Amino acid sequence: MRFATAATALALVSTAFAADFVVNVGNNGSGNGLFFSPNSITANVSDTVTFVFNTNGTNHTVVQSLFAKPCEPAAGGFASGYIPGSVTDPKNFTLVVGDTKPIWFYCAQTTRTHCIAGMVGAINPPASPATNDLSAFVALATGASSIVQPTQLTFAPLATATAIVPSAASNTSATSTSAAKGTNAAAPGAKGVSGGVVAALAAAFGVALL
Ligand SMILES: *[C@@H]1O[C@H](CO)[C@@H](O)[C@H](O)[C@H]1NC(C)=O
Ligand SMILES: *[C@@H]1O[C@H](CO)[C@@H](O)[C@H](O)[C@H]1NC(C)=O
Ligand SMILES: *[C@@H]1O[C@H](CO)[C@@H](O)[C@H](O)[C@H]1NC(C)=O
Ligand SMILES: *[C@@H]1O[C@H](CO)[C@@H](O)[C@H](O)[C@H]1NC(C)=O
Ligand SMILES: *[C@@H]1O[C@H](CO)[C@@H](O)[C@H](O)[C@H]1NC(C)=O
Ligand SMILES: *[C@@H]1O[C@H](CO)[C@@H](O)[C@H](O)[C@H]1NC(C)=O
Ligand SMILES: [Cu+2]
Repeated sequence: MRFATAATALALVSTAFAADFVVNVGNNGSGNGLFFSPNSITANVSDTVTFVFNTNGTNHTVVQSLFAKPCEPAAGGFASGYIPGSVTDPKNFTLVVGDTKPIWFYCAQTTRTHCIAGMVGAINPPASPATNDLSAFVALATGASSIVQPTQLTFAPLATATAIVPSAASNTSATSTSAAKGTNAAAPGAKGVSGGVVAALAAAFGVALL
């Protein structure tokens, strides 16, 4: 009982310090463009990143990829599914950040090849200059020859994001080094939300108890 009370208090303290970062999808708050703004976020474990789909009807996604393959879904990564932006009623896709390693993402829309147009970004990219910094990732994206679709095509509002690092043995297909994974492979809606809330609480407890 005493432990439960202390743990609850710690979780509340931890939650109080969790930050939310807003990323506009396809504009910088209004209009239509082929970019995420900002395209680089520095976040802590249990912080959230809210992608706001607020364009005037243009249809985007946010999909996790690997540094070396910017326009291909990373196995086990998150994907928002497609959603046309709305000026008056924008949908949000919220990521709970599960670790502080680089998390790379792109828009998979093939109409006007958004990823190849540079519609990519990162959470916690390595500091510049580095061979694997954000500008190197953008250069790989704009040099890509095709955009690979994720399996998640239907909009799902919430997921957990952890870095995915290719192993030396299987560098062509992504291999996860983290246990906690996105929850949006299943149907969107209440189930995904409650799973995400559990993940957020677990992350908050994990931080508080460290
Ligand atoms: C987006 O707007 C913010 C402030 O509203 C500004 O600081 C930032 O430079 C803008 N980014 C782009 C890509 O226009
Ligand atoms: C991350 O957490 C540390 C320690 O709690 C804090 O000093 C820092 O400002 C946080 N960074 C961000 C981007 O919130
Ligand atoms: C959105 O686009 C439509 C045309 O497709 C235009 O009539 C309308 O004014 C635009 N709304 C805003 C807020 O830009
Ligand atoms: C959004 O784009 C995707 C991929 O091109 C397409 O499958 C989907 O039908 C589009 N949705 C709407 C509402 O236009
Ligand atoms: C979406 O996120 C933005 C930015 O945090 C927030 O202002 C807005 O209320 C959110 N919308 C919904 C429907 O939750
Ligand atoms: C995987 O391949 C990329 C280039 O395709 C390379 O930069 C990276 O170091 C490789 N990773 C490992 C673990 O071998
Ligand atoms: Cu897009």
